[in-house]
Amino acid sequence: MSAPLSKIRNDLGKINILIVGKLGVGKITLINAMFGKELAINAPEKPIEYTHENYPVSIIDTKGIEFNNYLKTINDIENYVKHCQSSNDVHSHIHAAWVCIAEGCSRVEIDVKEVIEKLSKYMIAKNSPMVKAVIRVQTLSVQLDDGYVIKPKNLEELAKLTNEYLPEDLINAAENKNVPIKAFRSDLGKVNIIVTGKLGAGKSTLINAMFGKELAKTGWGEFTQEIKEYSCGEYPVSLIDTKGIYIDFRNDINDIENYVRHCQSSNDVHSHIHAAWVCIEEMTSHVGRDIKEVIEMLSKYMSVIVVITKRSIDQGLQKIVQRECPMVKAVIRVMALSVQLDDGYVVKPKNLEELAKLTNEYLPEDLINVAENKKAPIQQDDEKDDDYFQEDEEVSDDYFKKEDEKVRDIIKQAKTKISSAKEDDNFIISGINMISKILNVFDLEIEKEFIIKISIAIFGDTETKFKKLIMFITGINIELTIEQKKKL
Ligand SMILES: Nc1nc2c(ncn2[C@@H]2O[C@H](COP(=O)(O)OP(=O)(O)OP(=O)(O)O)[C@@H](O)[C@H]2O)c(=O)[nH]1
Ligand SMILES: [Mg+2]
Repeated sequence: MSAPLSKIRNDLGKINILIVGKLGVGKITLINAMFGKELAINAPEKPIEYTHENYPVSIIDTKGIEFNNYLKTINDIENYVKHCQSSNDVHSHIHAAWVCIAEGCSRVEIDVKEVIEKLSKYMIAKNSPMVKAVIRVQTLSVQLDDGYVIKPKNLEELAKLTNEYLPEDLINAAENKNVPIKAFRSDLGKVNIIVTGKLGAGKSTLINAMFGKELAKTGWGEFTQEIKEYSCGEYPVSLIDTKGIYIDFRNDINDIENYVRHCQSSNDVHSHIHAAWVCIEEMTSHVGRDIKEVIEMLSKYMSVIVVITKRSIDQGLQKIVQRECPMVKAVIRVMALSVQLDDGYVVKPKNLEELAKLTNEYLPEDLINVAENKKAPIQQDDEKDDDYFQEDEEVSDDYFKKEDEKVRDIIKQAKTKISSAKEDDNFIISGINMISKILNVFDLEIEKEFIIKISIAIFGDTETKFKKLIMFITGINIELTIEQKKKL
């Protein structure tokens, strides 16, 4: 006869179940009953894993919790779980926990509550109570005085119940499921997207849905408090969750801007933020001042895509955003969660993969250039550059001697940003060098308007490229408005 554990899904690879409970609650008996074999004998001091050749399931027994020392025991269990969950291999994670409580207990004691709370941090999905399910089991056959035999009960049911709560990433990995995050370009190295929007707009839910995994906490009462970067396994994409914009919105936007500015100031293009998603709920009837300001701010640094979240019925918000926020590159309506309506109809997630594909279209040129340069380094260009620096060396003017290493660095970085060895590239580099020297030597304030004017005067229609390069000097992304262009 097959053991109750045979009812655990066997199509997912190895599944690991942790078993915890007070000392003497019956963990060992349960383990043996589930395996249908006397595997466990002694109560362990440290977590111990039991396996069976016929079933791809491990049950990990833990030290029994004693009231007088429960914090230490629970802490040890938590450290063990933390260690397991930190593995990149989903089959090394703990996938579910069985917390055993003896039927005779009239209440859930503080030590059991504590362990449930601790474990839930590592094995729980959003919007659910900490305990997913409660089941009463009878592990042993017991003969009563009158000869009546109480048979084991609900052991197979425990296995089946556990199947329902196995983590999505385990299932995704087994089914090689196409999580939306896979639709991002994977040939550019690390891509970073910042996700912003009003409080409760669905930012964290969107991040989880993209990865197909509950990474960020979501839901009312789970307000995101700080900027946090999420990435998962082999996908070269980080989604950066932010605190929801609320009453003190200017302050919130300021915090986001400081973070963005810090990232964009890095010399490594893979540390920059490459696009922003601004989430607005579908229910919203207009674009508020706060959202307009965050869009405006982010547009200085990167392409902004507005994500209309909690997609339900199209009431024209997409058009309103396009009209009121011309800086926005694209607007897309998404549904991050699957929702069952009252009549049983299930609304499935929508447009998540499309959001990733859309974002691919607006990734910055410098990121793409760096990736493409790596593929085909241009030799002759390096030689030309050396000549160029030598020429520089010969300049004996006192002013130019004062030029510091920073300018050289700027030029070097600028060169790596240029995708191909077009004729005008050296010309642009020379131009940057010239301007930076002038600014440096005369200690001039670097003013946006001034640089725009000079760049257009010198470089004419190569201005877009120049704008990017000039970011290295100024740390600002110069976006010309149509009016500015006309003026010039
Ligand atoms: N039906 C539905 N509900 C959603 C969707 N996205 C988010 N929600 C719900 O909206 C609520 C808030 O979602 P969160 O993802 O926590 O929102 P957030 O923007 O991260 O919130 P803060 O971090 O507090 O700013 C949760 O109850 C979600 O379940 C969606 O696509 N459909
Ligand atoms: Mg959040």
